[in-house]
Amino acid sequence: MKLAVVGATGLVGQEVLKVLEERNFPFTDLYLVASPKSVGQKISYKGKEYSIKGLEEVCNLIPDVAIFSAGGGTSLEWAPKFAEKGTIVIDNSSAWRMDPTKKLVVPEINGKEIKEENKIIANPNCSTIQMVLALAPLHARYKLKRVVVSTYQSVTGTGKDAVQQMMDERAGINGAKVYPHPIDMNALPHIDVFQDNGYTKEEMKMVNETRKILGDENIGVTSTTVRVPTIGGHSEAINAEFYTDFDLAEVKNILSNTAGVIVQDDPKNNIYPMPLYSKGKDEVFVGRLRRDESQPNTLNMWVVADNLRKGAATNAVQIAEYILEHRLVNA
Ligand code: 11C
Repeated sequence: MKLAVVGATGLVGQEVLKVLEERNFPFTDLYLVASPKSVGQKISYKGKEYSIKGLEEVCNLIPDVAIFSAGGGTSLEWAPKFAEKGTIVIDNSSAWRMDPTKKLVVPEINGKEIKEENKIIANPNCSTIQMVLALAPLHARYKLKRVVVSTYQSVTGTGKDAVQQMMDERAGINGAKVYPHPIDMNALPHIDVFQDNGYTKEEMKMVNETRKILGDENIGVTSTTVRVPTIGGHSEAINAEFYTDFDLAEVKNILSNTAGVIVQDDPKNNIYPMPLYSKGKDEVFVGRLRRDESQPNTLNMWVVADNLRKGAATNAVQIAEYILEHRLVNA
């Protein structure tokens, strides 16, 4: 199988390469693509040097699978060109997620939806992935009615320049400026652009993508997304109301037995998920499980994951593994 990684020098692209290496992903050829200014530079993978190539060159090499992490504009223009030649594109941008003809996939939840004819497969937003992974098994058991979520999102979700802005501010350097305000020692209730309804695009991604992945347009979802000066991962305070009542011990048991989820919930011993410790991990961590005492059938929980891993790179590589395992690619 010939594999391309588009956006190989970005934070997500770099993490994709790490995940491929850790999981010993089986490819015969690896094509790395980045912006024209990086073409010709070398990236080392498993001790071998790979020259960065341009999009057109790699498109014509017809990789079997291409993992795109190069932003919505590049995906909108190039994913169809790759797909037309027969490449399966796994796209990390928001470009195709809500297109009704495209599958939006978290393999543990709805991998089965992928069919051989799907040439562009969308990878959900990081903050959505970690939330739905924790909610899906509870939805299957108790049926979700409404979700209220507030996020505490890492600067790594914005990219390298945002990490630099935080570090520059911390060092007292007047350097990178990505956000409209200081980020260090601050919290910005503003992720992605504002929409006409007063919500940000990030907030609406959480609403729309959750319904699409869980396959239920009737679930009420409302979201407030906040950027905080952390780098390890995104955290989410989730309030989930179900149609049927639950037993807290059973909830813990369900989550403990969910693939990709680790329960860390022992408040007496100060054990709960934290972004600092999720960095570099593929799992979604869940804790602070408790009943919402203000209304029936409602659960509060705190969900943390490395947004560059399960939120992006790991999920994309898992989709590639799924299509290989299920022989949905002609490699
Ligand atoms: C953030 N969730 O943390 C964003 C990054 O739609 O794939 C990913 C944006 C996307 O800023």
